[in-house]
Amino acid sequence: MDSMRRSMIFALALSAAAFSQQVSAHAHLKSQYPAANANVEASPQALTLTFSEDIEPAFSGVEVTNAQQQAMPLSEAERAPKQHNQLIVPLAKPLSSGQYQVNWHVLSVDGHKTKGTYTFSVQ
Ligand SMILES: [Cu+2]
Repeated sequence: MDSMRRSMIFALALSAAAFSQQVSAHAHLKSQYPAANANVEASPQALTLTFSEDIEPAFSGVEVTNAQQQAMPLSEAERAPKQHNQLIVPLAKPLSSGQYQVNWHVLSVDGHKTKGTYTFSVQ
């Protein structure tokens, strides 16, 4: 009885370890420019989002909305040529002062989708 219980706990621990490895393989947002919660002096020319894994640019994108929930005009998002875990999103027009929300979604090269949101503001 005791050894059966031990092997069950062992099996559970193994599957938990396998699961957490899978989760860590997804593309999580590691850093971004402008940084989350930053209050930058002037509008950036582009947003740069760096992920923990390489991403598929055709299935990845960003939406930027202002405080009135209006979408800001963006040029097409591109993957950085030499850094396949980085998405560059040029702003079609400079942002006026105010708070902005960034909603991102990416497909990582392992086929998993992730998404998230953060805010920053322009003085
Ligand atoms: Cu994954």
